[in-house]
Amino acid sequence: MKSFKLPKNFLLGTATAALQIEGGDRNNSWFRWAEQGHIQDGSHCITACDHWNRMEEDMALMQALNCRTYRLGLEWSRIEPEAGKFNSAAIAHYRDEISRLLATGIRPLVTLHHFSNPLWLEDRGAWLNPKAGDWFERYVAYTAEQLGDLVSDWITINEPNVYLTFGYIAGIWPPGKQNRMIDYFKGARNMILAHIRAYRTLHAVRERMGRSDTQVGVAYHLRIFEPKRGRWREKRSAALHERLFQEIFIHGMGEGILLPPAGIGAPLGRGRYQDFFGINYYSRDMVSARLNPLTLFGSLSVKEGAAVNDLGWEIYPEGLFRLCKKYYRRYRIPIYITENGTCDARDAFRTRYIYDHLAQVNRAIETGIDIQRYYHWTLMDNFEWAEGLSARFGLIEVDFATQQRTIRSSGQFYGEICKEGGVTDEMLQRYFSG
Ligand code: IFM
Repeated sequence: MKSFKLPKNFLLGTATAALQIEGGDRNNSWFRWAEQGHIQDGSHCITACDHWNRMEEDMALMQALNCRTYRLGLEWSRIEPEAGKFNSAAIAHYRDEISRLLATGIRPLVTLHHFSNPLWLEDRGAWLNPKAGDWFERYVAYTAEQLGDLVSDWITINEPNVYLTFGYIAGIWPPGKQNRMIDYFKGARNMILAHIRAYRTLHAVRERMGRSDTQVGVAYHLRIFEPKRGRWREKRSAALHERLFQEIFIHGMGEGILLPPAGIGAPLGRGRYQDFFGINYYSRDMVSARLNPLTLFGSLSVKEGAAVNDLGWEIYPEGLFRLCKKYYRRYRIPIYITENGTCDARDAFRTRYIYDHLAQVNRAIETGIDIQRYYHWTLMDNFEWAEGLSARFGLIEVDFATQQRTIRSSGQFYGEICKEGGVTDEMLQRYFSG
């Protein structure tokens, strides 16, 4: 293990999502899903980290970790509780939160959609409804008007591929549909086009405000798909997974090009619809040749003997380097690591995980790849969707019974990295020897 220093302007911080931390909102698809008893450990999202009432305390913790940026989510169902009716109190709350962040020198990156839908949208077929793009644009325009003087950096949609896979193929997220490949592609098309419209709206609204520094992107969930034994049929299967799970979204949202089966042509025009390339990176999958077009992911497994986290996901740091290299070569725009982290309740391997992944980021930067930011997933333990409150991804441990927050040892380590802008020899000695 070697010490390293990231570039001076490199920004380090943490990422969260509104539904996973805020608590208190009953007007969204995940509240209803939890009420119906679908959360695997029997927990619920209704309180989560109670961040809605504890944002000052949580901001103080971000400061304690020396974060220079913070990726936060907005809850659409709070801002637009009924179709076309906006809630000024919710916007005032977010304005307050963002103003406080700015006052403490933490740069916000704001996510507009992160898995959770207002109930009025869910009841109209969510993202399968051909009007979803109009509704999203209306919400984005309103939010940009209200917050655009404070926020320059935006993520329109988080991990559309994961949202559609779990909601329409695996059936373990709302709306709980299984093996609906056609719906997966219908949703993909609608989300792609909605992103492009949101991209244009965010730029247009801020330009009207006289702001030219707007940065808009997508947080793509990207994985490495590796042929299990290197056979050609496995390679073909891996390429197909990559295309259906990743490439259709990247080409669509980034360039306006619809790839079959999500569509054809460029209905809104070819262009560049991202100012940075956002990567959420977690793991790799080994792909066998067995292809089941209905389930799509039936042929994936974890590499034999690989180190895994609490959820059984392989820990594969080099994958982050490989993805940065591939997409920087293709697009030549700044890369933000919009999420990277691991589930480790005992905090047994998170420190090493952070070191290994940041070392890969540093390696990529040294080879000329323009990576500008890294957001650790996540600030504190929170509501991990189908897995509930028991899956622990936080730099900070949360006792959900008392809402007590305690910085983990890995959190201290990350806080020192944020302060130093890298890892020193002394830190290596202290955290890894013995
Ligand atoms: O918690 C999620 C997050 O909402 C989206 N990306 C992956 C994380 C860990 O599963």
